[in-house]
Amino acid sequence: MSRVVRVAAAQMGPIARAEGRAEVVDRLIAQLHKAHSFGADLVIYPEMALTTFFPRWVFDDPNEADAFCEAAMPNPAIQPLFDEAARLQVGFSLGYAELTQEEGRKRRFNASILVDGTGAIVGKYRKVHIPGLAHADPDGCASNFEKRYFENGNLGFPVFRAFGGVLGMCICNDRRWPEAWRVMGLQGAELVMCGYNTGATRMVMEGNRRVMEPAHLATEHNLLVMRAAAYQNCCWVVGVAKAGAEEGSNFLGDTCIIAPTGDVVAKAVGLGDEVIVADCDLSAGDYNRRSIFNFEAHRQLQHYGLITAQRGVKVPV
Ligand code: CDT
Repeated sequence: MSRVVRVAAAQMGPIARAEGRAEVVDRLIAQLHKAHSFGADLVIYPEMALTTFFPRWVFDDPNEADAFCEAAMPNPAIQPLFDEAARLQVGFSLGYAELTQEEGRKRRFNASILVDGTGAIVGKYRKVHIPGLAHADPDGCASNFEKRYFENGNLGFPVFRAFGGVLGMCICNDRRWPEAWRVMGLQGAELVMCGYNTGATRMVMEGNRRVMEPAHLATEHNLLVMRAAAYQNCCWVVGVAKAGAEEGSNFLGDTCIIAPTGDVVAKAVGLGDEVIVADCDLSAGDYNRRSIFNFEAHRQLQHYGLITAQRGVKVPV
């Protein structure tokens, strides 16, 4: 049986602070229509796709962040996207800032959901690796203050049976950490979606001097981590950017779809709203899964005194 899923990566250009949910949802629906016209089964949107990337700011009162968060998913503002996607029988993955009441207190998470072709939410992920600072940076280098607003995700790295395969999600900074991918790989992930808001340049301290990191590295590292993850875990990787000049930040584009071989099979060319598509055969990683990356045969962590987890099975040593 063919397990080819036609996947659309829906890169977004900048979202201004003044842009309301209705305007953004209109943009998302326009991308959904384009993806549908390409015959896509699944559309993947970036991290925090409903608002501007607010953690670039240090609000005196962190509760100001609530205005950028969704207290329910879907909610009346987002429902038109769910309705149109279900009408077209196209699934989607959407990143958003989540506001929730759990354990008797208000909590915020940087989240993403997976929605099937009927409009049902079949998976949810909360970003584990929250980057940046919780307070203003005395050096003036930092451009990410997510730690001020978000808790670390508490759902682990789950995978979901959907679209005829095993799918997982991670969010932006998570992609730089191999264990995020490997935990999903161990559960048999065949396609992993990763939305991001990543600066095109980065300031760092060199001694007591503020310097710009070499400009090519943002693109280089973005591709490096996702291509390696795809290859080492025998899965498709779909990296989807919020790109371009947004409220003083210059975000990287480079939205891409990467095969389990590590090859980039589709890539965005601009820094605006752009839809790219690839046919992702979910069985394409099987030959490596049975040979060079046969975890059960070759991943012998018992020699380090660690627990060897096989695909979906925990094996005590
Ligand atoms: N959004 C996000 O996670 N951005 C991070 C910035 C890291 S630098 C503090 C990223 O990994 O791209």
